[in-house]
Amino acid sequence: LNGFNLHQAPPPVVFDDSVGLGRKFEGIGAISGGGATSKLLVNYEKKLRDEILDYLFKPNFGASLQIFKVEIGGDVQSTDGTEASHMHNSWDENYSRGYEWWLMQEAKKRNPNIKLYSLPWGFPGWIGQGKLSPYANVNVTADYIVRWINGAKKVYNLTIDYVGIWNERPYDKTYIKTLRSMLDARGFSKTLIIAADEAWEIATDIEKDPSLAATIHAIGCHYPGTKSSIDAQRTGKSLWASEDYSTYNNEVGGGCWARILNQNYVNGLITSTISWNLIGSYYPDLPFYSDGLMTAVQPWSGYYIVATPIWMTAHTTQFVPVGWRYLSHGNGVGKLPKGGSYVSLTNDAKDQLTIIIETMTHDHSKCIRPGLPAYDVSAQNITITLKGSFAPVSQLNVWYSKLGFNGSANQMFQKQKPLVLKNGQAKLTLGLDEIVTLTTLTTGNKGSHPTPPGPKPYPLPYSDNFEALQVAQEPLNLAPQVGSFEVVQSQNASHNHVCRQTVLHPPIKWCPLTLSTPIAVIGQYSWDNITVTVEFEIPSVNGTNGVFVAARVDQGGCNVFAAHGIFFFVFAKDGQFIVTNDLLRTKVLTQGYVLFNPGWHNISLTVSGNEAVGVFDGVEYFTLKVPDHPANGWAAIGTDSFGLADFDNLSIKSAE
Ligand code: 147
Repeated sequence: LNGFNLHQAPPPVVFDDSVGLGRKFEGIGAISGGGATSKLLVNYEKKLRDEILDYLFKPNFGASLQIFKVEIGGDVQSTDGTEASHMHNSWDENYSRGYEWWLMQEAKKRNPNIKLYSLPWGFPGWIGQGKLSPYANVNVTADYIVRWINGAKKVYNLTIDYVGIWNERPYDKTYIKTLRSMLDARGFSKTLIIAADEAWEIATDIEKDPSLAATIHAIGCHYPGTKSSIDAQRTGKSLWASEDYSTYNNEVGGGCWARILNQNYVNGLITSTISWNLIGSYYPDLPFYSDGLMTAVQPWSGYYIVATPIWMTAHTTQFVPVGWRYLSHGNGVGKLPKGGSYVSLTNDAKDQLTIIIETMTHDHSKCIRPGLPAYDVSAQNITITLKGSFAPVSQLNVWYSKLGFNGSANQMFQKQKPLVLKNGQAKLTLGLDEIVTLTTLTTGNKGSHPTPPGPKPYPLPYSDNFEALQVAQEPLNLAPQVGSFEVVQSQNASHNHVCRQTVLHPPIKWCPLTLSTPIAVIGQYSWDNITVTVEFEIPSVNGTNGVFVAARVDQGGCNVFAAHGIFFFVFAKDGQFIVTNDLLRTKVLTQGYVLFNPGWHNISLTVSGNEAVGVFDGVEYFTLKVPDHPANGWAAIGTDSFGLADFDNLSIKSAE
């Protein structure tokens, strides 16, 4: 009799600014790096590369990213490869290495308002001043980081908006304060510090130490599972999921991303979410294959995939500029009566409103981490009620996606007919695994380019003389896993551009275990019968001890130390050669001596069926029976230890 019964329609979902607003939205972003995640993108032909970059960065086209986070290369393995440091050594400084400079420029070209955020995963060894820590001398490390930020400005006119500390590794309060004062002293007072790219726990230090608090713009937590701590909320700092997602980018990955983009704010007051990673452009069979907003791993064919997370991102980014404010919880932000979530945001004038609703089901929206507690969501009819500044709104534009499962097709980012409101009210029918944007904005566009070419196997025979590349660039398709490889000008005119392993000392690592055998992998993991040939010279100053070529290499990433395959090493000192079944040289298959003269050499390994043949400077030194395992893998080149080696005329042929 009081008007309440169980069968009554659920209460309307209210959007009302008159009760006050929530936090300021700071943008959705993605990471290139951590590490070498954009490696294969560089070698796409320009037309296709530009198309891919449009899907990622172009406003009102695809993901329309608002933050672009890049690794500050540290010559260390940082998940799918190494990225080059701008200072391999204390006496060295170079702002032409790698691909992050280029990518940042491409992002800015498309969206001058995109925010740039930079973060080191590791550091070259010299930073540690004899210790393997970036905090041995905090001035050295701060100087190294500010030089990178200054290089971005001076060489490329790129303004770095945000900088972090040390990815998922300990922070140091004195270092953070030193970094802040050095940034200020060198003209970068607007570059804000995000700390510390791991957990919310830094909140305790922020609360205890006002001078630390003053240096930090936002607390950056990784994989927060849509939650933040009370301590972190109490600091008043912005709360960021400064790395999140890392999920294979199929429909479940899309579901994960859509759910966390909403619920990071609903559950955690998190105002910026950043995807690891931007684009899966690292070889299949490296760790976390295709955990990007989209995938592009075949520069030789031009094939790429615009995956569902691109369109999930668009539901927010195309309708919510950085700087808009969330409405408050219960008045525009919350959970729907039968599961799913909604957020809404408005501009300063409060004459625009964007609402994003998601109904991702549990099993269709699991992320790689953390575990997702059970919950229910069912199809539902909801009533939307606009109040306060939004009461007069008479229609909302509608953008709709539904992730397809069990054979049903994805419906991605479709403009539907507007939702008409009467007296500020409208009904909406929601199914499962849907995302709906309701907005007063009339913009929004599902950008498209022609269907890219289809996939193809890695082309064989393959060769690279490194002549097409500028000095300091990283060789195409060769994916460094330990050490840093770049094009240098040879003293020897007939070699001209060569590919040099440049790292001299063990870096301050990011991976759990120490990696000390520089190696770059290339090609296709399914390769079994293959000939790998390369020319090399070991410089007399700072040279490494030995060089290898390899086939059937079965591991990369942080586990590359455990790689198996067939490795043919030759050492300069006495001409010893060793053929092993593993990179660590614990499983020796044969050994002996080659005639090792000064100058350039040619080393070649053929693996075919159960047989391996090694040729050095035109002389065959071994034919041997190889173990069954591994049966296939990448080709590789590398050095036995840190120290310089120059490579040229890499060639790979089928040995079928
Ligand atoms: C993150 C790294 O920061 C990224 O570079 C990339 O490796 C990514 C892959 O998922 O993971 O590192 C994490 C590694 C382990 C956990 C969290 C983050 N973990 O086990 O909780």
